[in-house]
Amino acid sequence: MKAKLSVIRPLAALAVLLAVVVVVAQWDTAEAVTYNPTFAASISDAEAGANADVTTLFNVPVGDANFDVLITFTPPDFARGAGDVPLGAYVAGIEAQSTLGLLNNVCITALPVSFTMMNATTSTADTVSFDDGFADLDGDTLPDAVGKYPAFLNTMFPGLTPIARSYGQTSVAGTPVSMNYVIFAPGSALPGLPAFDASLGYISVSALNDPTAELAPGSITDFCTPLGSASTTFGISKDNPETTAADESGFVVRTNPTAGGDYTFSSFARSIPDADNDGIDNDMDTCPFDVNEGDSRVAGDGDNDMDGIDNVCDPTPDEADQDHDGDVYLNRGDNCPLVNNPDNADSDGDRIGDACDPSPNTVDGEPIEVWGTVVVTITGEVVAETPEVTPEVTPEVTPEVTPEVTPEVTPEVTPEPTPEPPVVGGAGLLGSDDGGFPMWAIYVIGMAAALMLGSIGTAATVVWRRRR
Ligand SMILES: [Ca+2]
Ligand SMILES: [Ca+2]
Ligand SMILES: [Ca+2]
Ligand SMILES: [Ca+2]
Repeated sequence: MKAKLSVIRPLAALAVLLAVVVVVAQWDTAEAVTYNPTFAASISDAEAGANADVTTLFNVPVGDANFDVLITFTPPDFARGAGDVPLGAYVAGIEAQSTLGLLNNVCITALPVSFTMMNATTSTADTVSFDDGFADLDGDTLPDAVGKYPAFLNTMFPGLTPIARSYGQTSVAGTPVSMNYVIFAPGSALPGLPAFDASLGYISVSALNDPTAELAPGSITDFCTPLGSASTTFGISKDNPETTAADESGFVVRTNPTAGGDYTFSSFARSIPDADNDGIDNDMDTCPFDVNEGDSRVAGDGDNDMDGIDNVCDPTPDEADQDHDGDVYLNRGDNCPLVNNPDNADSDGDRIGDACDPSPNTVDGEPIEVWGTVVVTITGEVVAETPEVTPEVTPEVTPEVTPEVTPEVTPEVTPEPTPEPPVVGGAGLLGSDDGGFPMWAIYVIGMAAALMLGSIGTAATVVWRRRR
């Protein structure tokens, strides 16, 4: 299957959406694959104890390999609310920009995708299928994936129960698409990923559609770079106007640390591998085991007949055939473009189908793993005088805390002589893990990059992809 993504752009910058935009992309001559994503984080209010909105950006430059896994961490000092946020309440928003190759063409289509995330259940026993999750069979004016737990998440995270989850859905080219943000407690062990120290904080993973499903033939034949996403998690929930029963606004989702100081947000991202080291990741490379003559991401470069298969492995380099093996997957969207494999099964998740993968259970190519960190400075300090108001202190005692209660915490804040600007944070280039990150916590936003979903048809995109 393919994973995909999206590109990230600051919310405000996404003014030009809706329309499909043509992107002029340029790549250098093929060399070893590159992977230099950037990560940034900022908060709307830097004051200690404030219920600030946190925005996380993830961006992969044009020409880089796409990402396979993206996880964000939020420092543990950013306390989570009492867990009383109503189902359906708006708790986050995602704006992403994906770059796609449609119908066997090169990467020239930029498509924005956005999601309004609703607070959703973490009760893993009461499940709903991916398809039924979009419907409202119980008539509560919310998609059923809000009140019930998507079954595929239990497949992705067997035996694990998240501490929070939010769900959003939209439509891309007429096809319903969903996004789940799943947040796990610090130190949780997630399958297929390295161990994350609890000091990193809350672990946030995003799953676009159902990552466990095989990609079906569709109009989207390539998920390209650049891609990016901006994800904003609200400090206080907002009302969901789609529901008529209640006002879901005013509930605490998260609270800034009570002590001023520097806090580090971190992000972990793993690239899609490049088996032949020709600079084109396996997902984009129709000749994954042969160094391409040209750059397959550029129309006609090294592809005489422009059918998406580079001359180096095209059986008929001067005779175009958009679906060479006749299995209905167009060449660029086929993980074995020269082997008829109707299911496109890919056991090891390296984007090379089992039918043409000499080592179907071992990833071909070395994924590049990078870490990114952003330091956010919190100012002032909350005087520990009203502990009952602090969500994390007595979570179960004040389940019905009303919106107005929280604001009272602010007066207790003792600003420092030289307060910092309200919005802090910055962008940092993700660099190879040097193991030097002191104490982060997590939060996670995953970003969304994966926005685009798998093929517009059925596909499954994945922000986070499971490996066996
Ligand atoms: Ca190649
Ligand atoms: Ca060709
Ligand atoms: Ca095939
Ligand atoms: Ca494979």
